[in-house]
Amino acid sequence: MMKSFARTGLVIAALGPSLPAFAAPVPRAFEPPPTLPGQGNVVALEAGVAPAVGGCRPQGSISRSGSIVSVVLNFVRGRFFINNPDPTDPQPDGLDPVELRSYGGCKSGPAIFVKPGDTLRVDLINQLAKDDPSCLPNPPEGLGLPALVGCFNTTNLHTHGLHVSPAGNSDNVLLNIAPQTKFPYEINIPNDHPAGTFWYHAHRHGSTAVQVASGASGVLVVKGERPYTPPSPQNPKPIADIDTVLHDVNGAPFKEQLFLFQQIAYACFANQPNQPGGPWQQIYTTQGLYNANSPANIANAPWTCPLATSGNPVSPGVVENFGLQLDSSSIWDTNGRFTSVNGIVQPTLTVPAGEIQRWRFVHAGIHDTINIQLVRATPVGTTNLIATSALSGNRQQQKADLLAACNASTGTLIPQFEIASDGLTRTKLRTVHASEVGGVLESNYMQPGYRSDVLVVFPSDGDYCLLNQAAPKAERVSNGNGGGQGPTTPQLLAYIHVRGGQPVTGDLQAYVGKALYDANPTLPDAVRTGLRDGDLRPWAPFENLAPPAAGSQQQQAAFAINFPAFTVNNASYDPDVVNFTREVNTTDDWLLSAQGEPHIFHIHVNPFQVIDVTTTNTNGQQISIYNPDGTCKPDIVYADKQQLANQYCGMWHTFRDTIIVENNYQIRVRTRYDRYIGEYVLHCHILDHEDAGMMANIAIVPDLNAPGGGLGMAGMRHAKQPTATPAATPVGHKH
Ligand SMILES: [Cu+2]
Repeated sequence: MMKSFARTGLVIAALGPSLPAFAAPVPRAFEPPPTLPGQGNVVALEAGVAPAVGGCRPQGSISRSGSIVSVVLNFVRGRFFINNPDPTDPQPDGLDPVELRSYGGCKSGPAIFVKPGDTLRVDLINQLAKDDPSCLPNPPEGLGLPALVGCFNTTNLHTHGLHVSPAGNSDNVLLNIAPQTKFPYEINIPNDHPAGTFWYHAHRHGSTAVQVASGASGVLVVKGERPYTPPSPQNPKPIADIDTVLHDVNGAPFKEQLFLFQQIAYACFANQPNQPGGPWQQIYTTQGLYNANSPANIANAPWTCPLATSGNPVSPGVVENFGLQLDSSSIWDTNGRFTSVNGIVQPTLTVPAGEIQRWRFVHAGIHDTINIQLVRATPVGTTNLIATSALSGNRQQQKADLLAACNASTGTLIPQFEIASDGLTRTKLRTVHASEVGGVLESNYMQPGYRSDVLVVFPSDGDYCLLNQAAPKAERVSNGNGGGQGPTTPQLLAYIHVRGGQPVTGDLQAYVGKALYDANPTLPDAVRTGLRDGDLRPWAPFENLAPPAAGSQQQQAAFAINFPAFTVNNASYDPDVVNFTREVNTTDDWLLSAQGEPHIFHIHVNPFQVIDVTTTNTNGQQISIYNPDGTCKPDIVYADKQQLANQYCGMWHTFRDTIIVENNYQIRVRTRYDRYIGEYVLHCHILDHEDAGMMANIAIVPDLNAPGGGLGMAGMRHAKQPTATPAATPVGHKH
């Protein structure tokens, strides 16, 4: 603690003697996301997940009747506190009061658990105020609203990653749910849907970034109960869920922890009564008030929430100004806010040694890459900041302590055993560890929208950091040059205290493999041995997609910013234009690219398979980063110069729904428009980019060669029989 007090002393001297002495941050216990008050056997699905203790009790409800899960989800302005570990934070106990658009009034949305074959009914009740200045025909200029951005109190609901209908009352993001109205969603999760980790969030174009940056997101878990069955001629690829093998020798499921990572960009505003142009234009920073005309030293200063004094009103922490709070690729580096875990900044999770746990990571933030490493802490001098959960200071001030205490090396890195990416069980376990190859350290890169399910086990008593490791600028979505998180500043996500349990000596992967082997004696020998060795194919929902039909056209999504235009294929989002029309139950290859800075490709409804990732060699040619067996070429592994493995390593032929598109790379993915017709979207998952125009509409139709794509009754008219030019109604535009 000495370091912290020394720094605090400096701060007091700088600010003057009239301020109270600042204390080290109060340790905060890890809490799982809240769950809705429920009835019936819904709760049984949450087995293995620890209940929220002392956490937020959300408004709303959940109940089950047969296969129908009924949820009441209230979208409300929630008032609560977010802890701030910066000891200069003026609020009592470092708790910043906030008032945010939220699900149920809690910092993170309630976790929802369903099964394949369920019908998920969600009554979304939008309780936000009708009075919404951002929705006026001429909104106040000071709100910094680009075209189509605004109506922050209008919303809708997206089930990210679910393979469900995008139409009607289902996963339809082309709906506007106005304030003070409610809407009945009915989402039919097919019987053959994969089990896995998904999430839900607000997705109404123009208010997506503001709402998700306020915390309007939650974990959506599809739990699987289908045991392994051998293939047969009638059923060559039986569905089985990885969940059914993740238990101990007594059949008790591995303990699960949900990690909803959010990047809540709250700021406290100085709203003077009758301020010209309305409220939400002046943000308190440590260097003065930040507005649209501020010089760089104020625009780049950390935000703060002072105590109100006479004549100096202070709002609770809010997300209301798109221009000041979100519309910048470096604002997260400088604003002083922390990535939170289930709404808590730098919580402490205590686990026993030797206990295998399943951790479900969900990146629900919008602005910063989360580059996950687990690192064993070492005491620094006479202090042990990790043992006492007492890292203090803003992110930049924590940097030196964190680098000293949690220095990643081949000796301190704890492996993550990834079983699923973006919710979908992998064909092969991926070990994120300290590679034997030249001391390269691997990390679990998560970009906004990603999920990663990992098995973890800690070898012995001690203290560990769940770290958002620094990452090279080229591989991050936040491109600031330091000062906050930045490319060279790691951030602590959570303290892990390992206490009690049974120490593990020897190789952790062998330990996990043996535990799975011992716990599943009824599996056929070859399957059981494969499981031990990381072969997950029996539980993977997909292995390989057949290539597109001969002669089919490769599709393309090229992201670029030509400020102020945010574009896909040189066009900003136009709600009245269908950019792609494709046919149901066909397969396409897509080529993804990005100019200027990285962007993040996400497409709704169907996952895609990563076929190849290429980069430019010194002769200007595109070459694959992969060897024929899917491993990364050695010169690519070292490419980033920060001794971290390239983030596309480990993605070869995996299925995902979200992928970063770095500059100087081309990514070829393959997707099948399986089962569902309707209109939906692809977009950049840096959600302020999406709101600013980096989104496109795609329509899946029954038959590309039929009049109107086979939609509507156009083909029934005798006068409009197909001729040489078959489309009676142009399918490229809405009508
Ligand atoms: Cu983008």
